[in-house]
This record gives sequence, structure tokens and C-alpha cells, in this order.
Amino acid sequence: MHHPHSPALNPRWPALASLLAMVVVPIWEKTSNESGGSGWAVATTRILVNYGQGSLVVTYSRGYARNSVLPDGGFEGYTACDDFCFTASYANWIGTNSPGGVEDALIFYYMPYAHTGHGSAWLGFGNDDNDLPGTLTPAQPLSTGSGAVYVVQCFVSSALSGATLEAAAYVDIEWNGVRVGGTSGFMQYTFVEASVVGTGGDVLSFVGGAAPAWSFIDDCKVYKA
Ligand SMILES: [Ca+2]
Repeated sequence: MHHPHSPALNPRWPALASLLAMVVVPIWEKTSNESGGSGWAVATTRILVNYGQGSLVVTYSRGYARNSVLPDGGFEGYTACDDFCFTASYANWIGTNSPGGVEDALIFYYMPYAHTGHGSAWLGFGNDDNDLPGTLTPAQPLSTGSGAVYVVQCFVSSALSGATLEAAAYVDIEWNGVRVGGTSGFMQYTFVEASVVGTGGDVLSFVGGAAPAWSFIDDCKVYKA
């Protein structure tokens, strides 16, 4: 790996010299990853799944991670409680009901439902009174480039009510309202992906749930291919 700078010799950061000496590739600011370039970037807290704690954030934020254009795809930004709570929407995601539906798409703070962390999203009415699907959509269109190829990735779980009742479960991945991939049937958290082409400001949606065939999604990302 190329080392364009030696951080231990950087006079601006004398106090961090010992910390930075622990990292393999500490500094390589790459500025073209948002709208072009390779899609790879130096990891920062905004693209970390685990935010770490205290001074460890700096250590963990060094090195490389692929740069998802989907903000908070792990639903960790929903922090209205510290044990169990849910909402139809918050700053980063919006849940939409089917016409006539109730609570068809929810975001949960509840560690047992999550693939990682404490947040995940639920598709399908929790009270089992209707089998209407819900839709989860990022609060803002994605910062995508027109003509660029992206891959949508997510983990889906359709296991809560057991194999028999979950047989009817499904999650569709939609890109500007068109189904581009998805999965169906009973499953523990399973990796799902779909390839899409950006048009600029694209709208991603996850649609599914047919109570009691509920589905959860977590750790969703959208990478430039
Ligand atoms: Ca999560």
C-alpha cells in the first residue's frame, strides 16, 4: 500500500503521533468519491457501522471502507430510546403504509431485531390485522451519479413468526419505483443485492411485509460498482 505521507512527521499533529503510528494507512484524503472516482474513501464516522466510543473513534476511523451513498442504512440513527421503541419515520428514513394500512413499515430500536447494532426496520403490520405491505424509503433521494452503476445491498430476515407463516414473506428492492431485486420466503438474516443504474437523485425503496409474514431489513448499502 502506498504511503503518500508520514503522519508521525507531520508537525500539525505531534500529540497524535503515537496514536497514528498504530495505523497502517493513516492518511490519504480522497475527495472525488462522492460524485465520481472509485467509490472508495477513507472511513469516517458517517460511514462506520460501529461508531466506537471515546477516543477509539479516531483509531477505528482510519483505514478504508467502501463509501455507501445511502445514509444510515443500518438504522442506527434512530435513538429515541435505549431499549425498545419504534417509529414510522425519523430523520433518515420514512415508512409509508399501503392505502388503508396501519404501521406497515416501522423503524425499531431493539437489539434482538437488528442484524447489527440496535436499529432495524420492520415491514408488515405488527398487529397482524392486515397483510398489507409497507414501504421504507430514505428521507432524501440518493446522491447518485447519472449513468453510473450501483449495487444495492441489504440483509433481510423473515423468520419472526416461523417457517410456515413466513413462507409468504417477501421484500422487493425498488429503484425509482421499479422492482430491481429482492427475496422471498422464510429466512434468517440473509444478504441480498441488486444492480442498478443511477439517474441522479434516485429513490430507493424496500417494499414488503404481509403479516404475519413479517420481514426485517438492516445494514443496507448502496455502492458505486
Ligand atoms: Ca442496525
